[in-house]
Amino acid sequence: MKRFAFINIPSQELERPPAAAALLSSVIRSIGWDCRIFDFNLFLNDSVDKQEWIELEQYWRCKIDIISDKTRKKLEDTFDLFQSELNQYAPDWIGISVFSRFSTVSCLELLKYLRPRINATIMIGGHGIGAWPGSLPNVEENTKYKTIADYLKEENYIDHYIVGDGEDTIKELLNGNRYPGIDGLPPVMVRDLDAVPLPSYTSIEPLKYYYTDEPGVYITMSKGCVRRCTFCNVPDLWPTFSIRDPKKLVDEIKKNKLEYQVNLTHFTDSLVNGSMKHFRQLNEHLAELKKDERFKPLKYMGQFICRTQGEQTDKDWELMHRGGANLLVTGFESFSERVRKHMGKNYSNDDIAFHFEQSAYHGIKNIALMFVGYPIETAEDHEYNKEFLYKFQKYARSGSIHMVRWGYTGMFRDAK
Ligand code: B12
Ligand code: SF4
Repeated sequence: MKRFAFINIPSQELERPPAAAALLSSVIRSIGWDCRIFDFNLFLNDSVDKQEWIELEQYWRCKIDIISDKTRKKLEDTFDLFQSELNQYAPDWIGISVFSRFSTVSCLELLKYLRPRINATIMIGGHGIGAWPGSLPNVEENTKYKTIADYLKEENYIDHYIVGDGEDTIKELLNGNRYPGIDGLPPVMVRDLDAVPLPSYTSIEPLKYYYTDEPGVYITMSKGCVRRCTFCNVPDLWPTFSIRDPKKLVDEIKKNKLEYQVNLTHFTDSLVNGSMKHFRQLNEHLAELKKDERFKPLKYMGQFICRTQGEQTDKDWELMHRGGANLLVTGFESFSERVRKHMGKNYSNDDIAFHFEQSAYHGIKNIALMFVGYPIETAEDHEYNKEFLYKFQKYARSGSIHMVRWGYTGMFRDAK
């Protein structure tokens, strides 16, 4: 039986097990391979002290170009120990998961160490591999290439890379097939989300992680988005919206509780309420499950869109409450209707007020995502944003608005 070592690397939250590792390890096992997950992120965290960890986080995030000799030595020692664990497993293939552009420096460091020392076929995947290689050390040498993946492949640090969704593609690559997404072929989305095996948390059990309130896992209900807001890259990453059967999803949530004591589901969806039909079904099934004492503590969080009052009623909010809605990360973006309309968000300020009123009534928390400096924003629009803060301050005081996060953005389309 072929052996696959799936490696998770920094920078990633240590709050929950890495979702890609849990999911793709199950996919790999489904074709008859053995697969073991090595969470180097957790391994490193166990091995370094707090100061070294902070310094390394800055290094991974390209805030510093070089690390101190002491931390470098600790990193090399940790690589030695990590490699002996890998050697015991003797993998035929290694897959490294590069979560975001903040994982590219750690990816290069690990590859520099492992490549000359280990005789396995190495592949990488994850959103970070499409990043521009200028973020890595030695800009002169690597900016000849368009992406980090190209750089690593051409410079022989890796044998293969997979861009985009990994569920189908990794199977095709391991079965020796050419398939979209592999080694520079344009990617396609996963064919059928309901056909993907359920994630497995063997060796990355949720209780091993540093959860803030409840042990949790990431779960994907849908990919893509039903909107195409001007500033957002989601429609480019997943051109069509696809969603799982809510019944099967709730079976997975139930399994996670029974097998791993997981109470919190963190949805990775762009919007948990992208399809109102599926969202209602999800809440109905969860509310039914939570009638059983064992499942009462179940709750969920995820990204959310503010709906118009024509698309929802207070009954929906009551159902969400019964289904365990706990924290909604909601992109209101601006309290100027003019700005929001330009972005592609067509709900009114009254709809926002309804959203907060219902959340507060049902004890559901919100993180409000807001922008400053959207390209068409004027001083007058900014005044609306100030009004937002005063108008809804009572909800922040009562804890229903958990946080207001002010960000900025690039424009992905319709930049006029
Ligand atoms: C949850 C989430 C977070 C959470 C938790 C992050 C964590 N786990 O540490 C929080 C809010 C903290 C966060 C933070 C950030 N995030 Co984030 N996040 C997400 C989100 C919504 C879900 C990620 C997820 O778990 N998906 C489910 C798993 C199964 O999918 P996956 O990891 O992407 O893996 C799939 C593929 O990438 C691929 N794959 C992954 N690994 C491997 C390995 C191999 C070998 C193969 C073959 C394939 C493969 O196959 C998997 C299945 O399809 C995504 C958007 C999305 N919907 O995916 C953004 C996303 C990943 N985040 C993104 C970004 C930019 C960030 C931040 C840099 C934002 C910031 N400026 O601070 C930080 C970085 C955090 C860090 N420490 O590095 C971008 C990444 C883009 C990029 N090129 O870098 C995304 C895609 C959002 C976007 N729309 O652009 N994030
Ligand atoms: S900003 Fe939100 S609603 Fe708009 S396209 Fe992106 S994920 Fe969808």
